[in-house]
Amino acid sequence: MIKGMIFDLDGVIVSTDDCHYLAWKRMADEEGIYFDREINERLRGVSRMDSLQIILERAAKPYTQTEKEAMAARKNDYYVALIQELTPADILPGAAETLAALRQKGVKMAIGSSSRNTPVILERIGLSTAFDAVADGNQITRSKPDPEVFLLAARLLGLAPAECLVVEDADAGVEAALAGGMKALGVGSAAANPSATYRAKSLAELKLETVLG
Ligand code: B16
Ligand code: MG
Repeated sequence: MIKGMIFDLDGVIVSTDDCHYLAWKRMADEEGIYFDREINERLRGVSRMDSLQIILERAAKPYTQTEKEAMAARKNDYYVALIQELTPADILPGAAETLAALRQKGVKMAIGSSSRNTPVILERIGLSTAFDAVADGNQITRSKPDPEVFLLAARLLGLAPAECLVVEDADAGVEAALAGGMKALGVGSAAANPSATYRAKSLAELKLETVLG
């Protein structure tokens, strides 16, 4: 019996992929590092510093830790400027309807996101008060596929992991949910993930009764 649903943010509730891509692309171009949308796919659900490590696989020279931190901060400045433009119209199809239906059924809802920008994104899209709990990149030390962020979300909801269903668009997130003892619904880029407990193209195509048990 599912008593709580934990939603990843980027790619599940709102599509910020393009903002991440444009910000990393600008930073990489400035540094002369090759970066494209295929590499960007590998950054889905991955923390900022781990994302930078993936980008630096194509770098021609090594960077010091201080330089890496400055590059990650520069990318974040570009990203934060881009997400200021987000509005409630950027909420992904089916997300608002799913949250409303869960509220009506008394199912608890949380965010479980790797992003340190979660509070500002939720504020921009008008969902700051829509969730019973928010666990994000500011509160964790280990990035997905480690289950830390989802275990924190479950604890904040007052639920056991087995009572929670995680919705994820990243394979690393599906892996994290399962590693934490939760069920996982793969959507978007994770809609074909064979490990996911359930799959749907998007929240708009989800039949809630099939996943709530
Ligand atoms: P930030 P999610 C993740 O969010 C993004 O998918 C990933 O691309 C990003 O690198 C990560 O957040 C960290 O974001 O730089 O804002 O802290 O999908 O876990 O909601
Ligand atoms: Mg995501």
